[in-house]
Amino acid sequence: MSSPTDTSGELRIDVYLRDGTLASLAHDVREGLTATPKSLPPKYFYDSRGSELFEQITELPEYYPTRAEQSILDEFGAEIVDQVQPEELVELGPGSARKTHALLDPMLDGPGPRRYVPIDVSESAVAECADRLSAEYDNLAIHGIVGDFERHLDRVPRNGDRRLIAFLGGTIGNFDAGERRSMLRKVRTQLRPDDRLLVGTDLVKDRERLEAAYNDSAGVTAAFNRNVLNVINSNLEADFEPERFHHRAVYDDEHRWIETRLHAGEAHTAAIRGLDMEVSFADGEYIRTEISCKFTEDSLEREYAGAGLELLDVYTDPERLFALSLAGPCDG
Ligand code: AVJ
Repeated sequence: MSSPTDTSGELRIDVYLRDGTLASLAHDVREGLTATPKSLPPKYFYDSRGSELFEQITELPEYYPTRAEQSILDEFGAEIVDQVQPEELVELGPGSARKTHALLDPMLDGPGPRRYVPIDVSESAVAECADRLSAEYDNLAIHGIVGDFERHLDRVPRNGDRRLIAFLGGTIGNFDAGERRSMLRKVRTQLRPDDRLLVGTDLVKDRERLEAAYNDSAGVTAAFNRNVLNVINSNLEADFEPERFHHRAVYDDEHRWIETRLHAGEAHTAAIRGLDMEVSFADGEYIRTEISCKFTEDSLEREYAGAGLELLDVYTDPERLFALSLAGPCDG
């Protein structure tokens, strides 16, 4: 089901997702909204409006992770590339791929050709970043994959090149412990002894700072959160009224995660015609729309160990807000 849009060699995009997305949205919405408490997977935030809102979030004064990660990449990107010597960069969920330059620039300092493989569920994100980067870099072959990196990681064609897999932005924090472990194990199967994995994670810190980052005063995160209901409305013929729900994000210090919710402002029922079902809400009842886990160096080490990976290095910003961790396969 792959359909390369350009097979000329230097720029190629394979699409594995088009038909699958609607089926998985239908399945996940039915499961999530019939569960107690109700929940929805965060990956459906990112339609074009949601991706736009997320870009706005990254510029909010309260939302520090993107700036902190960028500063770490600016400071240590060349050092990481120097240490790993990658010939190929596989990026999981690059979104706009604005941060990727800090790795691609030093990679392309050397002689040989290099390859960049962005994998994202958003076809427009893959197409835009592929176009932009192919115009910017001469010596870079780009092979975009429109897919779900939980399912399509093994579709990245393997050649002999040394590989760096980058999973930036703290997205791994949107998975629960079981999902993280299976994700990391899957990544592990794609790593040869000299290949490396680079992961961005938000770090545990005081509640005020964490909660402010997910409850911004301009209300952009609230709009981003409610937008998931628009995604369901347009794809599954549903009649959710986003303005009937209140955004709330709270830090759960037992689980060390920010839990983001949509609370019904009053008791009401919504219909999802595409699923032939109705969903009733009690006054104040919530849908959990995202968890965003926060880590420590110790917890990162345990995460990796549980997936057959070894933590090799941790890079952080001066305030220790965010971390980039470098891991390789355990040889044992
Ligand atoms: C950057 C996708 C990991 O958990 O911080 C931002 C998304 N959600 N504000 C995060 C997000 C609410 C986010 N990721």
